[in-house]
Amino acid sequence: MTEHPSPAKSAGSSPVPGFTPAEVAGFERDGYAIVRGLAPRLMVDRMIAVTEAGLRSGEGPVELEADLRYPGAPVSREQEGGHTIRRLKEAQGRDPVFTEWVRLPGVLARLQQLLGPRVVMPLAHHNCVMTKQPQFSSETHWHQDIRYWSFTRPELVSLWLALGPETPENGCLWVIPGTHRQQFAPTQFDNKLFLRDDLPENQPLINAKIPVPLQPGDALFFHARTFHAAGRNTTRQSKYSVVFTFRSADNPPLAHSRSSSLPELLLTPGE
Ligand SMILES: O=C(O)CCC(=O)C(=O)O
Repeated sequence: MTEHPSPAKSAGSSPVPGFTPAEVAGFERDGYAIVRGLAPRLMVDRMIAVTEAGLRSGEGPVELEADLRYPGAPVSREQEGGHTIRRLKEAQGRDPVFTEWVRLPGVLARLQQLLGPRVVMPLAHHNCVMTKQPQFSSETHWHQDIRYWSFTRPELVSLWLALGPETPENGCLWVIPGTHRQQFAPTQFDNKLFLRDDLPENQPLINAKIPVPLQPGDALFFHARTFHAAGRNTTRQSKYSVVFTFRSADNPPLAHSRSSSLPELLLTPGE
């Protein structure tokens, strides 16, 4: 990826908050970086309000646990919990707060450091609020997000924002550092392109997993090739997480693919 290790300068001379060079190097090495307090409390509260309104009304596109059928999900819409919403889709269009947040200098500057000066936000992937609800949540096995995406290069950065506390107990993300730089054999995956956890050859990889506990307003930047997974929510409180993905302007989606099926936002001015 294009590296821009120093935070950009704003119109005056005060530096825009961004990653330190060591943090950029950490992202390049590990395929992820955590930033504490990247969303102000007021924005987090607005996002929670939008999320809870979306869950109450059921309006807008949603993904149901029962439709995806990940392990632990209700097996059909007719079962108890069959209408549990796993994520509210098309989050960006649900309220201006989401675009306001990704345009904050501290967010945009960091994306530019990882992706280069011209940052585009595809709306066809992620662009959601994950709503991991107690009782009917499911497990997401080890995967790379890029597996179903089609871009010129497999180099996108996703941004995960915690709206509440995220812990192993309520199904926080886990990552396997450095996997964005490794190559894998097709035999290491199942037919849905999840890493097979029954294979001895995959055990060293899986044993290197690290949990990503977050507090409200904390964010995780992760590469689209970084393996990640998440458990069920075993607490009594729903867990809400906002997720978007970003690319550089010179890494367009392939024509006629799902990746080019929705418009995109150019977050930074052209040159
Ligand atoms: O919260 C989860 O279950 C993980 C979601 C995830 O990994 C994804 O949407 O790519």
